[in-house]
Amino acid sequence: MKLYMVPLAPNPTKVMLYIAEREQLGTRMGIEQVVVNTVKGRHREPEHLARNPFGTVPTLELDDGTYLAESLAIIEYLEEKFPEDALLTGTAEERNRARDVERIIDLRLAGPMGAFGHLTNSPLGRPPDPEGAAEMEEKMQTPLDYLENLLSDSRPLLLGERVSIADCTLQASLQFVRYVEADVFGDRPLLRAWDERYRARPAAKAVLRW
Ligand SMILES: N[C@@H](CCC(=O)N[C@@H](CS)C(=O)NCC(=O)O)C(=O)O
Repeated sequence: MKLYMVPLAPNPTKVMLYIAEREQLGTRMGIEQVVVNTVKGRHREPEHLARNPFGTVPTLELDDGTYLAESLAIIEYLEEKFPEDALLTGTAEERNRARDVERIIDLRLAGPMGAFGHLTNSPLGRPPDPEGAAEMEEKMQTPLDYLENLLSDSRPLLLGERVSIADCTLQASLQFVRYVEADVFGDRPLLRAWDERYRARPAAKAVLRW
């Protein structure tokens, strides 16, 4: 299998963190990672559009030559393909609580975080827009409070002792925020401590560059 990705971009990074976490647990997936340079516009060239008509990364090429184009579908495919030590384990309640938190992060936080980064200090050279950035910051407050509250029972990671897909998705967006030299935590010490703890994990050290 091949994972078409680009470092720094949140959606590929969440899959890369997931794969690295599974490798730390002993699963060898044998996935080759291939960079599609989005800064140079390679994701919009025919070669990548033939893999994924939406021109996005990540894209996973399966062994049968077909592709998956959505980061969560890629993760869930790998969970099913390599079920031993899968991250989504436990009871139906435990598995779907992890999915719930991951979806909340992806659907309520990742978008405003990415937009905030581009409106503040865009790596693509877009002009800063303080008003737009403030709007995005406002949108982040409820999901950030939700995560701070989740951590209030002293759990080390978002779903407890064991790493989850929610940790991967949140950290992937936070790397982008660090890259643009912003800080979105505000007065949320538990989230800040989680961030430090997560970044000290071997999987995070192997994947994160910022
Ligand atoms: N829903 C998709 C979103 C993928 C996505 O938008 N990826 C971004 C990088 S984080 C991308 O490829 N952007 C380039 C573009 O849309 O032109 C997923 O979860 O994989």
